[in-house]
Amino acid sequence: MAKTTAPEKRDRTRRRGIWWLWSALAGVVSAAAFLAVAELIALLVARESSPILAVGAFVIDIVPQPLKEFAIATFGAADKIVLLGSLGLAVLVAAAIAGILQFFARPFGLVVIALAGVLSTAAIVTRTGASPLAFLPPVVGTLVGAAVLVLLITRLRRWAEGTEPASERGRPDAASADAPNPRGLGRRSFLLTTAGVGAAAVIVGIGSRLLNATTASIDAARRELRLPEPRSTVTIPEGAELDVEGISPLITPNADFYRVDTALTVPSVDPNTWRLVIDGMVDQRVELSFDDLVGMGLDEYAVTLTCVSNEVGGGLVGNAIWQGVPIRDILRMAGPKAGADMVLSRSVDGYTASTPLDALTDESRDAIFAVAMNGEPLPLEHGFPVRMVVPGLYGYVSATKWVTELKVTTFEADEAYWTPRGYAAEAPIKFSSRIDTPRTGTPVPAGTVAVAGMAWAQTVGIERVEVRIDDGDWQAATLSTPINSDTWVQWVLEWQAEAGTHYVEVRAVNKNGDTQIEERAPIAPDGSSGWQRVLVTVSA
Ligand SMILES: Nc1nc2c(c(=O)[nH]1)N[C@H]1C(S)=C(S)[C@@H](COP(=O)(O)O)O[C@H]1N2
Ligand SMILES: [Mo]
Repeated sequence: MAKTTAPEKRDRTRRRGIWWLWSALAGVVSAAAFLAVAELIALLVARESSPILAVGAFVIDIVPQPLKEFAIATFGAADKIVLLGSLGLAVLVAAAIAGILQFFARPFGLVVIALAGVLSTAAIVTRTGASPLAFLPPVVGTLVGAAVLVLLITRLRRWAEGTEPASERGRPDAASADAPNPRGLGRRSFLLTTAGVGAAAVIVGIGSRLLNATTASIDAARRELRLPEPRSTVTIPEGAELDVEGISPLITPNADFYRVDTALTVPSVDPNTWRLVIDGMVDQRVELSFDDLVGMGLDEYAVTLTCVSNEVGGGLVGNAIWQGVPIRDILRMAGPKAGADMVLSRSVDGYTASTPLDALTDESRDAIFAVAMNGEPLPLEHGFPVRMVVPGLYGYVSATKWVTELKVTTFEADEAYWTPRGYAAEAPIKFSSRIDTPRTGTPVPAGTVAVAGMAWAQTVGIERVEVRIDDGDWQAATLSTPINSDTWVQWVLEWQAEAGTHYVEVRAVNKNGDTQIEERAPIAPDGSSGWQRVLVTVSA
């Protein structure tokens, strides 16, 4: 064998040095994928769960007071930046080490990633106010980071195996002879994948973080917002809420209120820059700021909201006490022109709803621009800072969240978001009733069983709720005292249940004397109908 010459040796060492660099790069790109995916998931499900920020907050918490004071004294207001910068540097170094370890000492790179995953998950879930899904961003991030590391290092190895001299690979030259040009292919595939994943991680990560940060600042604006006291408040009458286990609460807590949005992420609208424009077929264009709106005086309204997608017996219905300003007062300022019959409301996210003009101008219907929900400014998810609430119309044709424009127009001329997508342009709520308890699949003991639930007929009111067991006679249930005709009522019927399986069925009668529609209809195009019937098992 020929002696290795000095330049050859240098060349080989340099190449070996390059593997260190490439594997470090693979580690850094894996960490970027980890963080980017975590930021994206955080944006979608648990906004407070950014691993970098949670670890940063954790470090701030554990740093001893003297060191904190030193940091503030030395860096002043930039102390947070310095902290995040150092953290970023630490992540960079750890990521490089993970890559190098995975290349030269498999699987220790994965161990480093797993460790980072465990640490950041711990930092996130132990923070006060962490949501139940807070673990998801770091966990999914870890899995993706680990997968990317394995992928990149595998490709790097292939490249390395193609270039290393056969004598160093310790196998006969014949083995690599049947691999077609592995060197070039291995390098190409490693470089392309690394560049692709790296670029995607940078775009997704930075994009999600920016969106997340905007939401956080709007969250702060919402917390600081002080609304004027409402001039009038809703009084909950005596007997409005029945004491029955398993029945829905009369007022749905904000955190449990159903949510329907077409937007992928919750829009961030700053009340300080928010404007409401009334235009279209009006005598005069009107533009209001948030202060203008709340300055008109707030009143309280209890209204039950219902989604057109609510199946018979479903949960897409909720009741809240809203504070707001009548839409008719603002439409009056603009002066709708003769011939207009529709108002197209528009949200910052581009969503639109078509509401009959007369439903908004009707003196007897409390259509409002709502700014508060159950005693606090609207939650971001429910339309902060301003949304519409119109009693008696399904949400998709009336309850525009993050609303910024009302265009007075005609059904002839304009179309709302859902109209070309299989839903009716006009959609009053079909009054309905729901059984909350007992439930299919949860057996009840024989004896007296409270059959109970909710019924709603917004703008009209519920006259009667009837229950029948096993196709027997309809029996009138006891109703709670209604808050008003725009809210649901609770109902209960004591049933002497005998062991076995039984059908329990419910229907409502509204104050016009109409009985709830028996015929089953799907949610499209204008809402479900039918009587809910549940199969109940009664144990002996
Ligand atoms: N901007 C916007 N507003 C919207 C929607 C939407 O997707 N985007 N969904 C509507 C529908 S279909 C319903 S049922 C109600 C739901 O309001 P909630 O999410 O506060 O319960 O909002 C309405 N307003
Ligand atoms: Mo809806």
